[in-house]
Amino acid sequence: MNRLIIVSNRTPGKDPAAGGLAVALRKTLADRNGFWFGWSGKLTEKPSPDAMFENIDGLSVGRIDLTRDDHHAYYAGFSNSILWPSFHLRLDLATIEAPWYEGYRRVNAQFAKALLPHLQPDDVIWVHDYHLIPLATELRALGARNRIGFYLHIPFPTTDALYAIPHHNELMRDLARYDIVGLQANRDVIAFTDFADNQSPSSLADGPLEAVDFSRTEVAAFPIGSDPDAFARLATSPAANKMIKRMQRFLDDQRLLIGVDRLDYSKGLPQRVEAYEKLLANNAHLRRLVHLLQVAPPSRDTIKEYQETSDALDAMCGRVMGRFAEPDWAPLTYVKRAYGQPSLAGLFRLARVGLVTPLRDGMNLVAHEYVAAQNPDNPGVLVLSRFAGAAEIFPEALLVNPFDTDETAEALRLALEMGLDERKQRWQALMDAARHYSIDNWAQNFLARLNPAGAQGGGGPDRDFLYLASVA
Ligand code: ADQ
Repeated sequence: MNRLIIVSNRTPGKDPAAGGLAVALRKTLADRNGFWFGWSGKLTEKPSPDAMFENIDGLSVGRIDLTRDDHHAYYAGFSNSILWPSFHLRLDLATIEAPWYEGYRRVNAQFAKALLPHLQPDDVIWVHDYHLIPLATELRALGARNRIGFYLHIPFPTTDALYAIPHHNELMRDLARYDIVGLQANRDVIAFTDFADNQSPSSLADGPLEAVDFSRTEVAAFPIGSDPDAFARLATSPAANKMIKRMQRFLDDQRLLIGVDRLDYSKGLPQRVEAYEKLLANNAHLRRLVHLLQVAPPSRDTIKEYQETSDALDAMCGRVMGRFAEPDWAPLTYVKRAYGQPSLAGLFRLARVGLVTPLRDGMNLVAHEYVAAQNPDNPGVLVLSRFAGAAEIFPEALLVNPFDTDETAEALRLALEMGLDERKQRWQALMDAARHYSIDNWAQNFLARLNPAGAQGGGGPDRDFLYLASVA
């Protein structure tokens, strides 16, 4: 079997609480005898051209250091202040600074140069996420002829939003240098196809007036998932039970609603708390009977827009507390720190309602984890944004428009009042989908497509898994 090389901005470390994605990719790498390649997390004053390899718990990891300036332009700048907001259709939150693009390309070129000496001709390369869109171009410019696949962990933008990104046409040319581009959901393939099929002179402003040729690139949705059975076991583990007992003492008879997210403007957190406020305002009988727990540790907090989201959420939580709290009852708890997977699994299992209401999201793995953690004899209800990729595979959740806080408030009421039979029925369908779209199936199907000759069992991808394939 060909070796597999995984490339991503960050590489897995020694963290035992690593999420499902890192665990699944480690497992895939172990089967295929390759290595993981990425940034070391270290910032230096001068560029360091060579990668350092290390064995971490049996996994070979190659890393490069980046200079402080390059890293800023590449990561906080082009990746997270231009690509992230634009891909999530938040053009109002994008900051455009011309030099960032050069830094972004410089870092991608540095990745390629440091990676190339470690490649063998029949290695299969799997590049992850928006930080590394130009990597195939850079590798090919150095002579690499390997099969190279790209997987995007965030939504693909509509054509208009794409046009707002400086050098968008060059970035699309970069994507056309991959053998496969994997996207999160059907919706993303449609957006990609829309660009590919309707290239106009206005979209070609930054390059030669020639349409991008996608004829050698396959584009398909590969919905990412979790390891639902492992997560279900975690939810009944001693660590999860400890968290459940602790919360039960605190909650008494109140029903728990839970939200767990990185603190990011794409996750719709102030809107979610506003919907909860409306639930309490419209349903006085629920006061003292419900409690919202929102877990949201800060992320990317050097970026102004993230600080502003944090302030907006603080203000919204304060408003709901001020409006409804009593000396002996608080309507919500807002925790600004991360918890390990076992504690989260316990909290999910205890919660009658799981709130996953991003304004726009790739898949959203919290939705999968909430489903997996439920007690099959008394499951909770998932309230899910229609704008999360998960909505395509979880139609049995209560789907809401997160911008419409009245609708979300009503869905919360329905979720809290839903009878056991309906909850069980919906949950069973959700759990079946979580199993079908498991992280192991995702990795296997992407690799079967990227490297059909080396597919385990010689099978090629599961057609049922890919529900929309191939543009151009
Ligand atoms: P994220 O934006 O990070 O991922 P999500 O998929 O919801 O969002 O979560 C990823 C992981 O982080 C999950 O395993 C979750 O449990 C964990 N996590 C989230 N909030 C946490 C918290 N408060 N404390 C501890 N752990 C927390 C991006 C895209 C998604 C896409 C994934 C995978 O934004 O749309 O599904 O990548 O491709």
